[in-house]
Amino acid sequence: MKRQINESILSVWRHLLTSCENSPHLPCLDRRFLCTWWSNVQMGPPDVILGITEAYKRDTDPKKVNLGVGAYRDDEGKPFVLPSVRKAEEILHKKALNHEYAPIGGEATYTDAVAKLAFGDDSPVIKNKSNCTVQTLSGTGALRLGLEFITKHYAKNKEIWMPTPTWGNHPQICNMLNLPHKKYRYFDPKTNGFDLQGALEDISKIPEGSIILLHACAHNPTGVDPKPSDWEQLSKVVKDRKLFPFFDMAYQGFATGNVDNDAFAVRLFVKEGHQVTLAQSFAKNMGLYGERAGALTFLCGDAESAAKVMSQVKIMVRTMYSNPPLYGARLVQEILTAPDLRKQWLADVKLMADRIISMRTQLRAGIEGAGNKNSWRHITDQIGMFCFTGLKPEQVERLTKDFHIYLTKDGRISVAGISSKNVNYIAEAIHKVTA
Ligand code: IK2
Repeated sequence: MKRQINESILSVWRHLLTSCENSPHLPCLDRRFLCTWWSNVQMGPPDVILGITEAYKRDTDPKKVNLGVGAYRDDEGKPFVLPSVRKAEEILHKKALNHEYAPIGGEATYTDAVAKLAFGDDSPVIKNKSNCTVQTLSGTGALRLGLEFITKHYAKNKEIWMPTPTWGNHPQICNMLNLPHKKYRYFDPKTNGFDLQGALEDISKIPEGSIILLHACAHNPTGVDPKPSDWEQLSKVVKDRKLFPFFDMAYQGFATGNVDNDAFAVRLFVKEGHQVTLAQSFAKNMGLYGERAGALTFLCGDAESAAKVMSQVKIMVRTMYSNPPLYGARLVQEILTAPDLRKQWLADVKLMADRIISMRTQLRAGIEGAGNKNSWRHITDQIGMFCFTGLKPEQVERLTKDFHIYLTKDGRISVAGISSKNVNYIAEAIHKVTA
């Protein structure tokens, strides 16, 4: 009898368990001992760029090529540790430093050095201490912190205008913060170049006090930058509309091979009296992708205002991650402040930029040499890490499916992923999918 009762209790439990597991409608409270706390969470899409690397890794074809992620590779297709970084590592090792917490905003020697790199050693904003510069978790961390600060403290028009197209993470970060984002024209698909007239026209209609996002150099994903004279016109219209310029500089040195030339737009805006905000990254130009060394600067007009902004930024950082990581920042600091090491680093940056330029030339020559009749001039006209090839989604799909070449659906390729070993294979494949 007792056994019979136990059996029936068990069967009721079994029934309850199965119906609960199969039912998406039961409230979580009822299922909490049986299912997960997170049964309401939907599967999200993979990251458009990093998802490509995952697919590339799964491909077993020996000819496979990853042109998806924007990470520099040497001519053997291998990740590249800059000689200046290797030297800085040795120096740090010898110093045998401790692992105490860094200050909330990062070490002052670091923030001074990176601000000077961006604005110039002699910049008045450094001299009059009107900059509030903090170390961030690379460029993405700088964008997130900067935009979050804006959502909390910016008193004017809280909407941000971005170039079309822009790096996919820009709108995503804004979505996370419920910061409305809109678009201005930037890339002209007809010329594969900068749409100056379209940009000026759109920007001249942006509501006063809005934030405008500008890529300082080596625009991602298009590889198309405004010319110095274009920047002058952009500065004027941004000023006329009383817009708040937010620069993203993730590739200083990658556009021209010279860090000062690549800071032209930022320095011009500062000279013209704009109070810019700037996100910096050392992922690309020092090859410190995983070390997460970056910086965020708010120009504040005067030292008193900078000190107030700094106090609030610190509160925000303290509640997010408390203090920034030390190792990458120490490497950056060492490289920027030791004259010999800095010289070596400038040569390393040039070497990377030059290899990319040479790959552009070889890729274009390879496609044209295969007899392709389309125009491929934009491959060599565009600059920086990326080339916006103009390939259509179905052509991109064929490149991946038939040739094991991985790139984003918008036709962007990371030229840094091309080497003298694979350039002909890639050129031939592009010719075949576009001829
Ligand atoms: N801003 C821009 C425009 C970037 O391109 C990046 C890096 N993107 O790299 C991935 C890719 O597009 O393939 C960043 C900011 C942020 O870089 P990080 O956070 O690595 O410093």
